[in-house]
Amino acid sequence: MRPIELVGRSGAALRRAFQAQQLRRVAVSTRPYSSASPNGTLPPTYEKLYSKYSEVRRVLGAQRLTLAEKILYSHLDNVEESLLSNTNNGKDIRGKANLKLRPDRVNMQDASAQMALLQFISCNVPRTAIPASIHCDHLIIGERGAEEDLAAGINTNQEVFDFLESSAKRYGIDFWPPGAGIIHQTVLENYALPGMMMLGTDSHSPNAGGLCTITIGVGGADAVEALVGAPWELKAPKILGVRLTGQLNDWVSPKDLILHLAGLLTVRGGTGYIVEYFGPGVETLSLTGMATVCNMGAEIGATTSIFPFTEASARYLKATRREQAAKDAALFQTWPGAGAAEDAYFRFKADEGAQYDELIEIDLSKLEPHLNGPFTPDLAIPLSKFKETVQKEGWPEKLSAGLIGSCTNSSYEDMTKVESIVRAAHEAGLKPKADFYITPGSEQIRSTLERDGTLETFNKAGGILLSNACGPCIGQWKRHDGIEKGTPNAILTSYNRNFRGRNDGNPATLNFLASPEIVTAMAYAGSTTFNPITDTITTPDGKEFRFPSPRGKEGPETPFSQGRETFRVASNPPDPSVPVAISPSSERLALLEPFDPFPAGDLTGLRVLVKVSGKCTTDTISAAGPWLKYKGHLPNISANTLNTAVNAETGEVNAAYDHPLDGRKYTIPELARLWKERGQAWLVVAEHNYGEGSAREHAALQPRYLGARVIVCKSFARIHETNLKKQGVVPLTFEEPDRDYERIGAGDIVDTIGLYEMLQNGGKGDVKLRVTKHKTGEVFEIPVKHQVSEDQAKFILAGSALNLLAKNAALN
Ligand code: MIC
Ligand code: SF4
Repeated sequence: MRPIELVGRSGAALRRAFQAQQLRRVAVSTRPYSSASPNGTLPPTYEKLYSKYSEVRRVLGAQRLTLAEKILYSHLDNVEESLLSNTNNGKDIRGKANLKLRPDRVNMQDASAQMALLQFISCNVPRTAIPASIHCDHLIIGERGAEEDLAAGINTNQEVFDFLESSAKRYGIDFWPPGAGIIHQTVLENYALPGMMMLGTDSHSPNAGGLCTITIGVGGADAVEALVGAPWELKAPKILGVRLTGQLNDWVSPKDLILHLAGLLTVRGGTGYIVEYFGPGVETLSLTGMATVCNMGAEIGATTSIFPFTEASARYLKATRREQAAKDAALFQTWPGAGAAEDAYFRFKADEGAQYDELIEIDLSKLEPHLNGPFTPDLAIPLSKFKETVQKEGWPEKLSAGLIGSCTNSSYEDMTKVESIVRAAHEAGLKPKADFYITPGSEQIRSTLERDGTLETFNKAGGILLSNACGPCIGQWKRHDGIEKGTPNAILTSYNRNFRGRNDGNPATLNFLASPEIVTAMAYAGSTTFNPITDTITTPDGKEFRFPSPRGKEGPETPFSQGRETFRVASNPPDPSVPVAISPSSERLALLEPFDPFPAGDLTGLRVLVKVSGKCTTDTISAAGPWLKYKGHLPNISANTLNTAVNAETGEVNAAYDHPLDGRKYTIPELARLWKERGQAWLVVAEHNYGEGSAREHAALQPRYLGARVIVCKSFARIHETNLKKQGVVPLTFEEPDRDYERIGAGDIVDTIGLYEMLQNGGKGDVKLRVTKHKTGEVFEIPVKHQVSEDQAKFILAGSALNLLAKNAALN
């Protein structure tokens, strides 16, 4: 049903808006938009965008806007209210305004879609208010190769796929079956369009920013808001400008740009920001290269990332058989016709003179290849320093496996670059010494690479082609190389994440992130100390082989092959006669029970379940791998809650003590369940960037289900903080992080002061925690901060966003 379609239609509404506008407070107010008749008509999506944009200009006048602001503000539900409330009359929007947005569509992957749909179903509405799609990608294992793995994946997950497909049919959602591809690749190829705004229930959704689309990773509850037609709220992000100059050298790829940036900014550096790229260097990048950079904006915590629309973007639209979209984008940028004031045009780039809150300049010609890791994506090590770092740190020198592809790096350009070096190595008689896996991002990519002979080259090299799915990237990797759990070993991947235990469930596996060509060349050497630019490999006939510089093609010479016929945009109207398939005895799917509303008063007698130290990502709070199978069953998946968290007081992993009772030791989820049974509400104390990583709302749902009411930490990751509020858990941060984190510990009793009042006042007011030490009885207060908006206060009071949405949907 209803994808964002670019079909011609009269521009009547647009013209009406266009004629009606009156510029306020603006230099250009003396130069109203041209009334010259526009050449051609706009497709409806651009018509809508233009009409909103005209409102933005009416409200903000000649204020210089960045590209991200133009697109974002042109998706506001109520432009004037959002931009002028609490913003010093529109002068301080960023970081202050609460934007109520109307995204154009929602994309969901199979792991997160289950919970999103279960919540959507609770709202009892007949169809989605905006177009949406479901992509079956996360549940497919990577083990023996594409065909076998796909068949096995379908078999083991049939029940879940049936649920997703039946829900898609019932509510009119596009359904992409297993094998069709990874969400972000499929979205880039089919749905992303310059100027549009999408939500995706996955943190790497900003991938589509490579094609000038504002796409924000969210939890399922946020997606449901948009799906039922409620405006979606976001604190106006600040804008971090990255000005690119120069051009990438041989062996350096767009991946290295984001790996380098991650090193500069760290995993928290982008929090609260949209990263906007601009400058002459942008024109030198391929579209898919820009998508890689935006994809990994998640690794620096950015709200999203975006590039301007360039000639490469237009070429990509054509290669993916969307020539009309390229023409529409060009037409839109010349709208409303000759003679209009410059600000009347919506150009897919920042206004001349637009200001950024922060600015970073990067000369692409000075970049080096990077390898980031282990265990965190921001530990950036330039290739030239990698050997000495490996030796200094005592990391394994043997490389066990090289894995390329995934949603981040499986473009035609990436794969043909790799092909060029694989061919050269093959001609020299070499084979990769490490296991070499390839994950295409979509069927379109896979079948095009097959058609153009690239896969044959990989096959001859002994590469193992995995299915078009997440596989090893999400922990669905069954290794057969004899490496036991606990054995230190090094792998290189062209993926985006490398948290401990992420890929194979082995906490001793060191994953370094690099470009596909660096991963491949080092896989041939089977060594982490090999530098493909300077070093050689001895061939079977005793010669010294040096890799040539990788050479790829930006896109195929003829448009992409579409592959299997069933893998296409299939938009059907909703069919209410289709029942949603959930068996009442299922271990994998369970309808949701609503959470209790917030009590009428402050929270009293909460107890600290565990005080966590160090990194606590969403993988730590709700692990993936084998647990993925319970994504649709909240009680079952809750048994993994915080099961890799480090207890700050004992240094143990997954240990919690039943204070003040007998102090008996349990696993964290066991104790949480015990406290749930006892009716003991609890809180967690943690350090910085709590909930870093993914959009996984299970990391909020599970603690809530088990009885968490508050998380108090030094700082939060954006998506997770919102997810907590949506599920009725109150996220608080220490006003004095270093002092107060030390003062509170497991078993301590906590009462909130001012929380209820703050919630009732729509997020206004101060909150404190009264702590009673369980060992000494000492009592003291800790000042805390919160970021609760008016709407979020309502969610928390209702018990969850879903409770409120379901109530509102019932009233409508
Ligand atoms: C990831 O890359 O971590 C995931 C798995 O795609 C997650 C989504 C999830 O946990 O469901 C993400 O990035 O949001
Ligand atoms: Fe899938 Fe990995 Fe991409 Fe997440 S990052 S969508 S798990 S391929």
